[in-house]
Amino acid sequence: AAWLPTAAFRELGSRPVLVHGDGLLVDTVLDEVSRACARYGGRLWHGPPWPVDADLVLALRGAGPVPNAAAETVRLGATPAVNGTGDGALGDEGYLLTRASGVTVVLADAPAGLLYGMFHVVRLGAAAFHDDLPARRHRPALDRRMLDHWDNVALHPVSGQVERGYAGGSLFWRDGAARHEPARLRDYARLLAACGVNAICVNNVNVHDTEALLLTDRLGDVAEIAEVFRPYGIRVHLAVTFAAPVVLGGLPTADPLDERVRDWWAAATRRVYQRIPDFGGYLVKADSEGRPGPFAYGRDHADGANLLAEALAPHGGVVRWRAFVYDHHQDWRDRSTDRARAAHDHFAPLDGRFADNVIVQVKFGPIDFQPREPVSPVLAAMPATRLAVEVQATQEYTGQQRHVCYLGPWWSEVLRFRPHGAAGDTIADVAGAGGGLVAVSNVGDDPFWTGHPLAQANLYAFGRLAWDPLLDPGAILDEWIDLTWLPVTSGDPEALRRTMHAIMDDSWRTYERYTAPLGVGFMVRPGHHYGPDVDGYEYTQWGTYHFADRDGVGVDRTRATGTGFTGQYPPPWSEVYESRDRCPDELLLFFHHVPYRHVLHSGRTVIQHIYDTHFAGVEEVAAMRERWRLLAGALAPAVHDRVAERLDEQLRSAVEWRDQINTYFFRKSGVPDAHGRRIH
Ligand code: GCW
Repeated sequence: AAWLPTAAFRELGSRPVLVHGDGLLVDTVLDEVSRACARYGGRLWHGPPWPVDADLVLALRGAGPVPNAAAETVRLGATPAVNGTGDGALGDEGYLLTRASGVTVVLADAPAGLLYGMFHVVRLGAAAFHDDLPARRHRPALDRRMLDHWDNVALHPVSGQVERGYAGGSLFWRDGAARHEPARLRDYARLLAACGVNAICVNNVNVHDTEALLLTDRLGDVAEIAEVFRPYGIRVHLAVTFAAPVVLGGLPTADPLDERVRDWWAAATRRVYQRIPDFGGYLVKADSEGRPGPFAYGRDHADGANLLAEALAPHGGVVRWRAFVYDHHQDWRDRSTDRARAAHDHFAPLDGRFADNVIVQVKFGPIDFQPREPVSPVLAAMPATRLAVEVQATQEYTGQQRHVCYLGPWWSEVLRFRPHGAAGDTIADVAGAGGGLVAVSNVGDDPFWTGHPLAQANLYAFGRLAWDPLLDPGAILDEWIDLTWLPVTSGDPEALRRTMHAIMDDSWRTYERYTAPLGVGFMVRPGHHYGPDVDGYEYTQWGTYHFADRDGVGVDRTRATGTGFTGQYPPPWSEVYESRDRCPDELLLFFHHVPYRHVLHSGRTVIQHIYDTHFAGVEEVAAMRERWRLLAGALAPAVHDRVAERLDEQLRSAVEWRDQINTYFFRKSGVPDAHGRRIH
């Protein structure tokens, strides 16, 4: 049920409701409303005989006069009243929500808008029927709001059924075949539509042998999934291998400039659209971590992306080409190579060369979904390219859905960042002008969808931020709590809300405190990435180092004495990050190698900051666990126990992190804790 428990439909389902208009997604609205009305005693009208009065009217403006006086008044008067001088356009997904003469009215120009408007009414509950409901036009800030599943069809020996999945198996695939479980997929599609997601990719970006066949022999499975998601306004995408013409087509080459290769992609893509007319497009990880790509043929990423773009263009599809490209065979002795630089080095020079239907999909940070990184400079460097911003809902580096880590505040910070300074665009603007926002999904076949029940909030927040990046993450949490938990609690709703906030609001910063001080990342166990291992990656090929020695810690990425990465930023950030004094504390060790006794803006030394935050992080987790205990009895035992058991593990793990990190840095630096606490 997650954020759509049956009871969330009580207000809507207990009233007379009129739906006006037709279309596949209007049928979805009809289905939702009629099921709610059947349960809660309301009544649904669609077509004559019309009711004399309805409490709720959901109407397409193009469907003609609304057979309800109040709603018709709104329809005719909507544009000036709501938009001032605007043109009143609602677009493909927008809607107008207002209240007139005791009737709540949702108007849309396209069926998807009606669906989103209906979910908005559900979200508001009783407030949707109060006379003080403000009249407002709602349109998504980002047209593309996508979830990427890293799901394998066949169980993979290293990455399993779901790569970096912490919520059980895949909803789509199991042991080499499609699951064919449309009922659960439909539940999933509803949840996604209710938070605003409108695109998914159904397989891992690391495309292995079985998965390559989704493009051809197994296309029927993809078409079946698309059938389920279509009524919820969600378009299906496929991750494909760049080597497809060779591995599937039997050609001797996948060279993007070879005529046979172009023909092969054109034909394969035509067949895809014959089966799935609204197919979204391809997602490609090329020349990245060993995946095939254009480099083998002496071509670049623009050549590669444009090849697929050409095949997709006649059908209205896009190719999403990932910018996660770096040298994964780096020599740790080589101090001149800097993984943080890689995406910008590869992609920025190609700006302007990508076809219109190419979206370059960029991880939000320059390294890899760490708990703290600066925003990727690529997002400021390609004004002539459509860019999508990729975040990770699956908690690979943020506690693997065993730790509570509400990522809304982190994503919000990224989306509000202005890479060109105060007068320039935000990252949300960049995404809005281009390829939108993408999250790697955190969902699986777990009964709570996300393993950790509180991790559902990340999925919800992702959808809501993609719709409106300026939403306050705390307010999003309120929505999520109200929808998900209030209808199912037997305790005091206010206390429940307070407790959830107390546990979750700051949980990302808590996680950062015990794992990743001042922008140092990757002190995790190699391979699975769970738990501390300070030097686990220090002498590896992966380019993720902290360079701690007896004097200090951090990576010198300055132009003056380091790798020059700071020079990839436009001013003012190129200057701010370059300067040890101006660099924000939380990123200091990402950009600078400093002595342990370097004094931060906070007034503390680096070493004391490390000790303090690690002690504090553990205390905060202990407090979370206590708070959750108090909710026993207010929630169903199954869900209460699941969270309780994970909080036990989070506390155990946080203690391990604290002790390993503190001990490590004490041994390196020899500087004792100013407060004399126990360091092993
Ligand atoms: O963070 C790394 C993960 C890989 C992943 C890769 C990527 C799908 O550890 O599992 O591969 O990023 O984003 O491509």
